[in-house]
Amino acid sequence: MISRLQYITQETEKYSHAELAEFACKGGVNWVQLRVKSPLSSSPPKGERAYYREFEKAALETQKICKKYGATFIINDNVTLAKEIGADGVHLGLNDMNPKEARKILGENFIIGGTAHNLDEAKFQIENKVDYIGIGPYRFTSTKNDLSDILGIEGIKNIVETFHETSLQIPFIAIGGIKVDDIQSLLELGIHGIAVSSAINLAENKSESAEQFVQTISKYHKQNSQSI
Ligand code: 3NM
Repeated sequence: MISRLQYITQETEKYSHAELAEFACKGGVNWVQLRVKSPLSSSPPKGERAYYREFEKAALETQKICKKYGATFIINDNVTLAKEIGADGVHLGLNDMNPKEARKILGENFIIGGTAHNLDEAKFQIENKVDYIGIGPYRFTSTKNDLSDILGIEGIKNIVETFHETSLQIPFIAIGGIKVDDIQSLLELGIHGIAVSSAINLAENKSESAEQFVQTISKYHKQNSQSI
């Protein structure tokens, strides 16, 4: 089951990926993506092998937290590591390994997610049989470098509606600068869910922020199913 709230870790000065994941899980998050984007505490810079070991350490610590809270554990980008430690899945950007190749390595039981910034990329991800698509950026965010063009509500709506009219169905997860106040208008587009990093990681009270996301999404779906 693809969660409607995908929480993503990030590098912060004060907390490790695992500590951040624990704050989020305490707030009710049940899906954690480990996103390691720069060598962790690597000063002076280390070799590739040492970097892999640091990534692995962060992954094992975060996986332990996910097991403790029963959360799905996804690793960004690193297919080898996901297989080695038995994560639940990987999230692949467009410059990462091709999802079909990742599927060959990981097998059918792993979740494979992919990123798309426009219609063509979304089609590419569907053809390559990903299990969900992260679609963004919804809004400007400094969490990701080299951000693609901002989609906003209209951009996401156009992409999602195009697929609603075809037989190509896939869970879309909106991403990029999403705050609690954006949830209603995004879910009204008929997307499956949202992905969030800094609104939780940089909040003063991270568990409380996570809980607000969880509650708001769950409230939306309760109200929606009652009105059917
Ligand atoms: N991918 P935040 S935006 C990881 O547009 C990521 O593909 C994006 O973090 C994309 O919630 C993004 O802090 C950052 O904006 C998400």
